[in-house]
Amino acid sequence: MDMNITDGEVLRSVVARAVDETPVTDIHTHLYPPSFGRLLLWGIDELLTYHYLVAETFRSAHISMEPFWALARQEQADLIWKTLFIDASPISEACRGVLTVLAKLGLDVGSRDLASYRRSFAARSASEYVDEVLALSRVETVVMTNDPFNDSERALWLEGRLEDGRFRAALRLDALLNGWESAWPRLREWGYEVERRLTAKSLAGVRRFLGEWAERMGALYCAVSLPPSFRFPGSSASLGLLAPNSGRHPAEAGGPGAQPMDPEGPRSTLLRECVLPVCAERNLPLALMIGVKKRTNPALGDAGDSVGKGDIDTVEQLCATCPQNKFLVTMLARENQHELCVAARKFPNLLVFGCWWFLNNPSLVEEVTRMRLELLGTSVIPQHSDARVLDQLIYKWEHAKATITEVLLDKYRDLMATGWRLSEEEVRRDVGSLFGGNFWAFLKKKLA
Ligand code: FIX
Ligand code: ZN
Repeated sequence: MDMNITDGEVLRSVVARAVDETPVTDIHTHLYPPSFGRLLLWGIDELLTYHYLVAETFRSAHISMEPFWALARQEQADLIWKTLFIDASPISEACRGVLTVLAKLGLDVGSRDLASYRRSFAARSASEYVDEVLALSRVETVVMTNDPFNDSERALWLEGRLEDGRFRAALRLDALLNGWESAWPRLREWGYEVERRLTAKSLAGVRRFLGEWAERMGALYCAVSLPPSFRFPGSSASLGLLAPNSGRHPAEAGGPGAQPMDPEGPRSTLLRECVLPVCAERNLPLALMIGVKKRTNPALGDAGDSVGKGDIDTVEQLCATCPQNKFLVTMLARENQHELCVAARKFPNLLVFGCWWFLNNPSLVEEVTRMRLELLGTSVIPQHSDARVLDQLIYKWEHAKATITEVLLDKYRDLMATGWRLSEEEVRRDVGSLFGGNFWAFLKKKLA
């Protein structure tokens, strides 16, 4: 065991070094390897037209949404740069992030010379830039968001184009679970024997689809984003058992005029009869990302989603009634964070992750991380990047690590104040758990 840390300054350097150097598994991103071609976004114009910055731009730009979307990407970037960086100080988290990327790449941020930044990016190739960004951000594994219902992405998977082991898949199920009406005809077209009614045959077809795509992708987990209204009926009659005194599987109900099986419609039945059993059979976690209100302002596109408080009872009910399943859970509303930590104390099959989206700001990352370490110790995944543009790995991890370092320092100082003796090896062990160890252990975890 190496020497015990006795001095505050030594502690700071040990923690800062451990946080900086520990390789990261980024468990949720929207990135792709270079072999996926244009699906991988990178460079200054993609950074500037990130939907976070689009939303912020419309708060003060003298242009309405339709003409903005008609602009070329570079023209959009020019407008965003002028509006958010030149005509005002770029103090928002998303603005500061762009400048952190430029600074870490060694560019002259003080020059504010967008043309020179563009020249610097133009000199790079996607694959060498992936190497550069992963090295700078210390991210060793990028978990993607992979949607078989995305036509261009599906074609790449069918061609077997994932050639970079640093990129791993997560099977994303929003189109299936939140859009059954448009999903089932496509499943049928792809050769799965499904129909609109959730008959036993349809459900078997969906299970085959899930198994085949989880296999094809080598998916580490399945994921779905869910609205604040998400509920999961807990009655035994609807938990995949036969419908009461009908002798028929609830899924076979639903003839004309019949009562809907679930107040939620297809999603609960698809979850209960397809997703949860397939995940349990394959020992795959299901990531529940709860609290997003899609397209609150549709004209903003991806920038138009909003937030609402989710229902923690539903999370607890899922963990309690599906002990054979593992749940990765992140909730979008600040108001859900404390109760989610408490729920995680009750259920070992629940692993909390990330300061998602509107929570990924230093003030909230600090508040939420403190809460989590105080309630859950090191048994959490404190952050994921949610990067949509490759370069964002640099700033999202730089900013998150700065906050996580300060919180960890405080917690270790509190420990040492009791007389507890701490070693650098233990600090590195803890940071390794937080930055990937807990995730990989959860994947391997076998439930009863
Ligand atoms: O559902 C999700 O994966 C969200 O993270 C995205 O839809 C969202 O647009 C985003 O990128 C937030 O950071
Ligand atoms: Zn995301």
